[in-house]
Amino acid sequence: MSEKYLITSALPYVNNQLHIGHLIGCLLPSDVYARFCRAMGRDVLYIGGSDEHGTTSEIGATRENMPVEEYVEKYRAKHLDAVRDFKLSFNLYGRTHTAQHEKLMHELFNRLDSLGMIEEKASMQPYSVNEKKFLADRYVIGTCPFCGYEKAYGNECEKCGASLDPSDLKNPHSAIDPSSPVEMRETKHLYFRLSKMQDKLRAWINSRQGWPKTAIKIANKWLDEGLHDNPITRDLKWGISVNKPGYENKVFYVWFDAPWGYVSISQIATPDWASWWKNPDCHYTQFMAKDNVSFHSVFFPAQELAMDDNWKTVDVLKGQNFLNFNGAKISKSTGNGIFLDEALSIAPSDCWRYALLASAPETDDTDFTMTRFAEIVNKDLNGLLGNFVSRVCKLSAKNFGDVVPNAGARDAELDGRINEKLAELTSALEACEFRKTITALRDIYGIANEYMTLKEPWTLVKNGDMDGAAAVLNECFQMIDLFARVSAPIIPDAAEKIKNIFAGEHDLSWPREYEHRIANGEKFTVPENLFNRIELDKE
Ligand code: B3M
Ligand code: ZN
Repeated sequence: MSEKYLITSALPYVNNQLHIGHLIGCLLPSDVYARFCRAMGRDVLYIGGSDEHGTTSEIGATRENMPVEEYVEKYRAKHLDAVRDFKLSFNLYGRTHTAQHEKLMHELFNRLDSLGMIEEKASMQPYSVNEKKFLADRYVIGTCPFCGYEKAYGNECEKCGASLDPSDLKNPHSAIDPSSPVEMRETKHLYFRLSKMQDKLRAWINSRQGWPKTAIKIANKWLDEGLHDNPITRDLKWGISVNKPGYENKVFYVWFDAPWGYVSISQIATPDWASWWKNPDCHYTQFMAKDNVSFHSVFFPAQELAMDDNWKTVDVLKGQNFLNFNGAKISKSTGNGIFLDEALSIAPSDCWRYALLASAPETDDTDFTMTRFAEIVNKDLNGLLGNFVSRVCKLSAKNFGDVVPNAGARDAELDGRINEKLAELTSALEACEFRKTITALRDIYGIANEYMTLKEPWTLVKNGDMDGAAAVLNECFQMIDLFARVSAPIIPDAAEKIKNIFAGEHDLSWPREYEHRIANGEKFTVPENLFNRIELDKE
């Protein structure tokens, strides 16, 4: 039986178009790793989807003046287009607003409750008198007691920076209905007793390996400060209903239900879901941006461990730093960044995949620019990869017709150099280190280019050494076949085109070493240009 690999990508909120930051933050790294694992022959369950709950959806729907269901549907459709267009190979790109998800959350809540891990606590919360409902802190506006600013929020004053409690505000009123006064009233909420998990969680974190430094730091900071019990219910309408009497007007907190979306989406994806989720030998890798790390390294595993039901916890958590664009944060409201619908009108998805992975914010926040994008695509994809493939095919077709010319003896030195880089590439992918991955891949393309430059098959032809030229070109075709295999996780469209150059059936399995798989005399076709140069308008 092949090894089980569970791979999840954070579930983006459906309140905006996705941008290149989402792509490099979690969607793309997870896809590359999933493709690599499949090529290694592993049994992969790769899950992603939409996080449909939370205040972001509610606020967005109000802003666009439509029912929240419709609003969520609208943005989910855009996300699904991006998943398709950027060739993200999820087993299922699901969602959290499903009957299956609600059923699961109700079962899990009951389980935690029966174990004494849930506590009911009364507290004073801001209540909007006219709207007749409790408000999240952020929805309360009033006068800051420190600086007198009249538009301070219930959680902070943006003028003087004070962090506030809604009860601190003078003249508090609702942000949604400014005519409605707000008063503090008592209400009950359910808390997850996270504090009880301190020791178990510490031991669990200490047993993890292969996490980036930033992720480990975030998890340890939480543990060092001591874990506090956490409210898991909210005074909202939109979300997963709370299956406890007295909570009819509340829903579960979005971060309580969202990570379990990985499970409910798996359950919808395959009846065999438990062979990943309840299997201690399964290998589980999560991908996310760093602002999601605390929820995945503390909050979610604490619940899993608390249940004692053999839930698979994450083995390797990959938390990326942020990608900026032109020196500033990517944001829809400022219009800074490249959004995924417009990206494809600039260049095909393979170019974005490659260039973003080459710029992955793995150790620090990283700046991305169009100049950088064009440079990477032009040098590596158009230059080292595309031109090589095209020159080999054309030179060969001209002198030997549409069949692969005959091989000579194997070149031990070349084999050695390629195998060394192949080993580097394989371990970089295994460790989900994507900058190193691209460096090793580029080096493999580079070795092939150097080989051809050194051997000058065109000169051999000119000098009448046809056997010599055939041997060199044959070697080049073997390297082209290798390119297809090692590039496939990164640039799947180009890999498919390269594979289709050859008439024979060749799979894109991951090579353990540099093999010669292309037979003497195998038919091939000269492909269209694999990549076009990117020319930026100079202003
Ligand atoms: N929806 C946050 C985000 O979109 C959140 C991730 C959930 S992962 C379970 O960045
Ligand atoms: Zn203030």
